[in-house]
Amino acid sequence: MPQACLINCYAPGARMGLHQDSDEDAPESPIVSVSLGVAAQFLFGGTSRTKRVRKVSLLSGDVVVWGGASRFNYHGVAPLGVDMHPLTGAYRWNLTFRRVTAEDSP
Ligand SMILES: O=C(O)CCC(=O)C(=O)O
Ligand SMILES: [Mn+2]
Repeated sequence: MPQACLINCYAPGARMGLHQDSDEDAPESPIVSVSLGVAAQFLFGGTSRTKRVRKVSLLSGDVVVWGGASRFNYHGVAPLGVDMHPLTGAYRWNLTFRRVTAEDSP
C-alpha cells in the first residue's frame, strides 16, 4: 500500500529534469504516477543518465507504473506546451503514489 502522494503542478514551460526516485526506503515497491490535465511528454530512460530516453505522451487520466527492474530508471518531463484542458486550464497535475518504508518494516 502507498504511504505518500507527491503532487506536482506544471505551468506552461515547466519541466522536470531527468532524475531517479531514490528518497524512499522501499525499493521493492513501484511508483504509481497519475497524470491529469494538459498532456505532457514523459521521458523514461535507463539506470544510468546516459542511457537512451524514450518519449511517451501522457494524457489526462493516464497511469504509469515503474517498479522491479525499472524502479530506479531515470525519468523526467519535457517542457509543458501551451494548451488548455477543460478541467485544469493551462496546467498539468501529476500525482505519484509511493511507499516510503519497506512493506515488512514496523
Ligand atoms: O510529472 C511526472 O509525470 C513525473 C513526476 C516525477 O517524476 C516525480 O514527482 O518524481
Ligand atoms: Mn520522479
